[in-house]
Amino acid sequence: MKRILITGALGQIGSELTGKLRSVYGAENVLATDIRPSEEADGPFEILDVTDAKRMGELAKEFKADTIMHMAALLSAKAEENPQLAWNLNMGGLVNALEVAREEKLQFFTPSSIGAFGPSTPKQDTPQDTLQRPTTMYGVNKVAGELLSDYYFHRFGVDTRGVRFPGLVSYVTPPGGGTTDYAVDIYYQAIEKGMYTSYIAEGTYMDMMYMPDALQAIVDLMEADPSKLVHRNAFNVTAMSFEPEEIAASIRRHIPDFSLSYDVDPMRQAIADSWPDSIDASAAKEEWGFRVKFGLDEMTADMLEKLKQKTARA
Ligand code: VAH
Repeated sequence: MKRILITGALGQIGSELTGKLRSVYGAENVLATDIRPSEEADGPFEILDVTDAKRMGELAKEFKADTIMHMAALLSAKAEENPQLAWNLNMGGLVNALEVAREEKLQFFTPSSIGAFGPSTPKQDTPQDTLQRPTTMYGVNKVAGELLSDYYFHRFGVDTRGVRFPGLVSYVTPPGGGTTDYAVDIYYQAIEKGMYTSYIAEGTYMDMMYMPDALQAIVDLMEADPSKLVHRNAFNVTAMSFEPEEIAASIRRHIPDFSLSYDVDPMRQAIADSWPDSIDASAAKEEWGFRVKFGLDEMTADMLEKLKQKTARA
């Protein structure tokens, strides 16, 4: 992996993945693309609508890419608001990216999600290989994407790899369109108002991970020895599982008067209830050495410090 094209480079993961990959492989070796223009100027950037297969192929050829990281997608809550758009964008974009990887012989990464599991999946210590009957359009997209990516590996020899990300927490891009985004917004509100009203109910456990660990997991998986990979699309990865009261308690270690209240959003609560409480990441640990650095309290300390710095600069 040395010359990388990223789609959705301005999204929640893409915006930080671009910076991570440029720090590892050199800015000139990472072509960031997105449907909207970028304000940044720290490396090559092109406008790309991932439903435009021809343009995606042209960019991969012109850039002499050897890897494509397909990050462009609608997240779970947005996908439930507009399922037909989600299918066209999430699946149309994925098929185009897989075809470009096949035609140009590129290594391929795209993220799946704990959203690829459904109500009939075992909720505790969800296994790597288990029942996947999601009840959301996002989940249908993710399961179909996992199967399609495995198909392109077995049928065409494309080196496809992926992880099932839990909720990702970061201070770079504001929360938007996901179900787990309450775990991002709570930190922003803690700094701004000292309080937060959660749209996810008390006692709702979901897997989570701090963004620096997520970015390192992508690099580690893509650099892993392929002969050691028993699985490919996609590996369970997680750092922690918590419910709203536990993240609030972690915040109160820094902001003692922080208060948490609830105004549950039925749609996003139904999505969260259909997902596991905690997943098992042993396959990722065994096959490519997955590990994390941040637990809940380490993440809280870093998030609050970085958001205070960000607010001071604003
Ligand atoms: C979402 N942040 O909430 C994403 C993620 C596991 C959740 O896929 O849709």
